[in-house]
Amino acid sequence: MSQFILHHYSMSPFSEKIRLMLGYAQLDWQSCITREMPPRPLLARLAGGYRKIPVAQIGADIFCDSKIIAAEIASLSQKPLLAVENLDEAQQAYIAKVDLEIFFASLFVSGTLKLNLKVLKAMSLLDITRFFADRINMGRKAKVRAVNPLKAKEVVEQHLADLEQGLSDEFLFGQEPSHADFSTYHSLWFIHDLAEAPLLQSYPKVLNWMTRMKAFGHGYHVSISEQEALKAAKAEPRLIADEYRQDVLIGEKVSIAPADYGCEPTAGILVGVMPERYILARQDPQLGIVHVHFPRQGYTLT
Ligand SMILES: N[C@@H](CCC(=O)N[C@@H](CS)C(=O)NCC(=O)O)C(=O)O
Repeated sequence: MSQFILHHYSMSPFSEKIRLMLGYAQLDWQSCITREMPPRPLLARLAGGYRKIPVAQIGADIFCDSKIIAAEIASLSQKPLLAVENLDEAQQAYIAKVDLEIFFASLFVSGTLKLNLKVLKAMSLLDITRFFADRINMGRKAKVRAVNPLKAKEVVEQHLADLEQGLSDEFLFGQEPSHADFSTYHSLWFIHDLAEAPLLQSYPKVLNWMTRMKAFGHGYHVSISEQEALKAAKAEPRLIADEYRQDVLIGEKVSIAPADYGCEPTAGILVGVMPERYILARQDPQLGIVHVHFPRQGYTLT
C-alpha cells in the first residue's frame, strides 16, 4: 500500500479535485476522514494553524493546498500536466480563477433542497450550526471578496457557456487532462453531483466532459484512523536538496498563511525554498520533526 494519506471529507470540492486526480493517476492511497470544520486536533499537530482541506501526508511530510498535493501526485505518477507549475501562464491564470471566483460562485448557486437533505443526513444539527458559524466567520475574516453572491448565477452561467464553446478536444487543453480539468471539475461536481442543481443541462459538451472526468474514479484506497495517520508521521521527513537550502531566510522562524481566505498562519523554521514551494519544520513533542509544504503562489511568508 502506498504511503500517501489524504485528509479530507466527502462534501469538500477541493478534496474531490484530489480524489479524482488520484483516480486518474492510478495511485493507491489511504483515506483519513476529518471533520467539516475545526477543531481538527490531528491536523493541527501535523499542519499547525493551516485550516483548509484537503491536506496530504507522506510520512512526516505534510502537504497543504491542492496545488502542492497535485505536484506530489504529478511526480509520483509521472504525469507532469497535473502540476500547475508545468503549465503555461494562461492555464495558470485560468486555474487561479476557477479555484477562487468560480469555486465561490458555485457554492452560492448550490443551495438546493437536495443538498440540504444530504447535509442533514451527514451532519448533526449541532454540527450544522457550528459549520455555518464557522463559514460566516471565515468569510468575514477573508482578505478577498471572490464574487458578489447576487452575481454568482451569472458568473457560473458565463463560465459554463465559455466551457461549452471552448471544448473542442477530449479535455480542456488537449487530449490529456491537466490540472485545469480537475480545478474545473470540482466546482461543477458540487453543483451537479452534490447539489443536483439543473444548471449544466443545456451544455452537452460540458456534461460529456464531466462524464469522462468522473470515469477516472477515486482509485484504490483504504480507510485509516487518525491514530494511524499520526503513527505514520513518526518518521524522518525526506531530505531537502542543498540547492533548496540557499535562501537567506533558511533557518529563520517564519509563519506562512494563505493570502485569500482561511488565513490562519502556520509557524515553524524555514528549511526549504523551492521554485513552487516553501517547507517549514515543526517540532511536535511526540512526533518529532514534521516538514510542512506550502505553495509560494497565493501564500504570505512573514
Ligand atoms: N487553496 C486551497 C483551497 C482549499 C479550500 O478552500 N477548501 C475548503 C473545502 S473544499 C475549505 O478548506 N473550507 C474550510 C474548511 O473545510 O475548514 C486548495 O487548493 O487546497
